[in-house]
Amino acid sequence: MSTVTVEAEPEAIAIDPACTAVIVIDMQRDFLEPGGFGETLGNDVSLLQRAVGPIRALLEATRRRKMLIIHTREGHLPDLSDAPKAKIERGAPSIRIGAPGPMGRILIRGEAGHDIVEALKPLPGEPVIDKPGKGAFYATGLGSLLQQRGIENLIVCGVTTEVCVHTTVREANDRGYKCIVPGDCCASYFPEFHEMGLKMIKAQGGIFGWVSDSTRVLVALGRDR
Ligand code: TIU
Repeated sequence: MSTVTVEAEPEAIAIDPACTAVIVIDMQRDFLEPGGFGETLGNDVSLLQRAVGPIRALLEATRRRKMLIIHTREGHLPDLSDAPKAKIERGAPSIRIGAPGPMGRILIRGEAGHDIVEALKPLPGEPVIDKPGKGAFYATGLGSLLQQRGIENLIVCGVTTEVCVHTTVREANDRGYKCIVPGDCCASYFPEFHEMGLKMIKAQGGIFGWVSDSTRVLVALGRDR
């Protein structure tokens, strides 16, 4: 085992990269580009673009390290059988989940808007988890995949900080995973929620995990002990 130390708050954390996976949450056109689900909810999607560059740098470093990289996508089956009525009925009928949008049906698997943005496309062999909920563990095979691969720590990034990233970190923390969240690799339509979301993770001695940033993670991965 070869551990590296990642500087973070509330304190530095030692991890073995071989037992650590990167989870990139929902970097989908539906959330990041005009005309998708995010915009239909009334959001300024340009705010999410700022996470793309730092995530790309994180992926390059962790791919070099041959670390496990997992991508997630939020979305539903074309017949909406996996979408709770209460989720579908949010928002005006013309812009709900399943309604036609400029990038295909909104938040539906297989549609253009459901795809991951070009700059962060998964490489062949990198698992892509399709999830119907906000958390990446609910109704997916993520838990068994992590168990099979002997993963103990997660580097969780993506969008949005306080919704799908937070839900996933909370789910992971309850399952015994140590979560590191590089703040600049996450983004929200609400900068104040992003800031508070990160604060909530690291408060009370790291109640949900550790908060760091791409620079400190990259420094750690380049420096074996
Ligand atoms: N609306 C919002 O902030 N987020 C979502 O609906 N999904 C994710 O965070 N991926």
